[in-house]
Amino acid sequence: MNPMSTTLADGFWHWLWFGSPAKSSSAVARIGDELFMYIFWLSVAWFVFLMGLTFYFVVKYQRRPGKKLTRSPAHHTALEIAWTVVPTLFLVYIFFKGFWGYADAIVAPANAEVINLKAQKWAWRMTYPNGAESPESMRFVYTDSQGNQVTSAQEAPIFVVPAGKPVQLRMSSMDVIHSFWVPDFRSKFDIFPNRYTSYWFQADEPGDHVVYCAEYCGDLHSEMYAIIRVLPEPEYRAKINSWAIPWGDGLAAVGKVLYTTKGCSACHSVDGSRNTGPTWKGIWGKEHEMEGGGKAVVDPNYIRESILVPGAKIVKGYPNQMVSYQGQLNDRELDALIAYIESLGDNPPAPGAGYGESAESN
Ligand code: HEC
Ligand SMILES: [Cu+2]
Repeated sequence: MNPMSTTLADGFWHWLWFGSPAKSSSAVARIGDELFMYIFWLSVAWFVFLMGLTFYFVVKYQRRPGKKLTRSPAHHTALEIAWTVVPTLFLVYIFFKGFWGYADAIVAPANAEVINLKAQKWAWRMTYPNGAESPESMRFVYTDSQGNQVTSAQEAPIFVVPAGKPVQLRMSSMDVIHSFWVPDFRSKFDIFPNRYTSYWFQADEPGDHVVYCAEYCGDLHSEMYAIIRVLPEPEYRAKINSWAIPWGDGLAAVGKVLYTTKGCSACHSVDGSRNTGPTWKGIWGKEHEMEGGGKAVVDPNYIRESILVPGAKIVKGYPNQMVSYQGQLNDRELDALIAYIESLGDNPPAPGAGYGESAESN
């Protein structure tokens, strides 16, 4: 907090409402905070003025014994024009500031780094211009409403962005409406299925910022978070190059990366624990019971079908919560995920085994 407050978006009162200054230098972040504080002080000033007048009039025109009652004047043109025009000027200023801020938020600068953002229940995925996605994640610590330091319940994927450069997000959803929200950047924008929306920010200082979903989108809505890590541009480039898919390392290794980057980790564990979906640990080659009575063996065809047409066979005891990845994963990526699930098996069979028809008894 700067005691030598220079703008409205600064000083004690700004700190009281916002905690810290906006960490984005996009116009919407600057204009948003200033406009909020402007409206706040305007409201305070009018409140004091109007309440002061009210008390003054109450005392001055109080009915007293012996005081003659007079009829109040019906009109005072100058006064009426003044109390219409003066507040209107304040409102016109708010409208134009807000309108400019909004227009600026929607239209990203031409030199922006364009990053694709996909939202799905309940994960974020960023795809960089070179096709890379982030395989890194972390648990972060936040302060809850009682003031305790709490560690986040889920791993948050770490997305890197370059410092000092505008970043434009091209956003769409795989399922329901989500809302991308980074309080530090003062940016919030809805994300829809079958439609792109765009938003931009510019973070000048390296550091971490938490992303939330501001739209109620189901069970784990409140745990749908991510970290935006601002890095100096050369480090950012090196990072996304190192994240480019390592096909040279073998299919299972690629599958392990896709498990995080494609959001499977939001619902499937690989350590045996139950989540929204079944764990992948030790399922390879096993016979699973399905809702409605049938059985299926976890082999490549079954896994492929589970990913592309999840509703075709529902694992007993689980909801039909998985969305189709049709069009989201190419054949190589499906192969890689299958190889990864195979590598998590208790007793992975020799390569080539189990590639026949799914054994079904329904
Ligand atoms: C929104 C949560 C969710 C996400 C994200 C998700 N799944 Fe699922 N998945 C489920 C649920 C719930 C089931 C069990 C019901 C069913 O069979 O559809 C399931 C079942 C499966 C099965 C069958 C497992 C078994 O034990 O028979 C496979 C394989 C699978 N998912 C693969 C994937 C892959 C690969 C991804 C990422 C590309 C993924 N899932 C992402 C929720 C999810
Ligand atoms: Cu959401």
